[in-house]
Amino acid sequence: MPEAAVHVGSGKVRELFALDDERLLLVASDRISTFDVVLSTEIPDKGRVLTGLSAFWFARTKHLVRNHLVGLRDDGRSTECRRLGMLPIECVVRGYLSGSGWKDYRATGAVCGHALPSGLVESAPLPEPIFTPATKATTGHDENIDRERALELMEPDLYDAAERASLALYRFASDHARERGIIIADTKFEFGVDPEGQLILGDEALTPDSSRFWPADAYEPGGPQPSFDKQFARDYCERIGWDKTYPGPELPDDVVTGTRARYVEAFERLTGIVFDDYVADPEAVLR
Ligand code: Q0Z
Repeated sequence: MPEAAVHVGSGKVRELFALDDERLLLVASDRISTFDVVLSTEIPDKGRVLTGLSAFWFARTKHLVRNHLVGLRDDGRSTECRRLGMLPIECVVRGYLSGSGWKDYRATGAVCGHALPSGLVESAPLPEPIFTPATKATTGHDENIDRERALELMEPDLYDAAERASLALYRFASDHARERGIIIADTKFEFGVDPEGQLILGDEALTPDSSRFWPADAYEPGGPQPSFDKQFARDYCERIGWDKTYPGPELPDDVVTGTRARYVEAFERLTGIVFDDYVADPEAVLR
């Protein structure tokens, strides 16, 4: 008989369970965070959208790098995965100048040791995608670091392999998404190593929670861009004058419905699969 799943970790919107010594269960909830606060109102099916999208990318990028996916559960929001030894850095790739990348560029002209051309505006496309690793903060925000700082935490061969894999994954996914009207401005990967020391892509990958997704038809460099998925919720939070401290506001039904529709739209555009078909059979994203 299978052992009960043991809870081993909580993220803001996800839970992690151990199934046995080699396997974990990653469960994506329907919780949403805006301005770094988890709201009390859930977005129905958000966990399924993120789980399905992540599995879609895992299935389509196996030729670039191995990944931790073992299987999807029938609920569509739980992923069985191989238990890895995780690397001590977040592997971020940026194709556009936003968030902490824009902040660092404005202050220093560089991001994580990458000197950039002068005169770039907020949200500008970069001459080429850059690898901008960050430390894993236990509280507060991750800190951007350069290669030298990262090599105080890990082996150069593993760092170089993670950088190469991250850039290849970003190029593949951003090209795919751009053809479907979505700009992936940046994204964060988490890698681990298996017992043989091989690099394996883990966690969630190329979802709207681990990336900035922008609608291509509204793209206008020179300021912040609307988020493909969270903009309704953010606009509502701004409109009512919430001070962005805990607890956040409850979301009204029309904001919930609009936000859910954007998550489903991102899923359907990127996977080419009707969301209801995924709900009926989650393995549809793996074929
Ligand atoms: C992922 C996280 C979550 C809290 C550890 N395949 C793996 N092997 C070992 N560890 C992990 C993975 Cl994915 C791992 N996280 C992030 C996810 C709740 C933390 F759902 N932490």
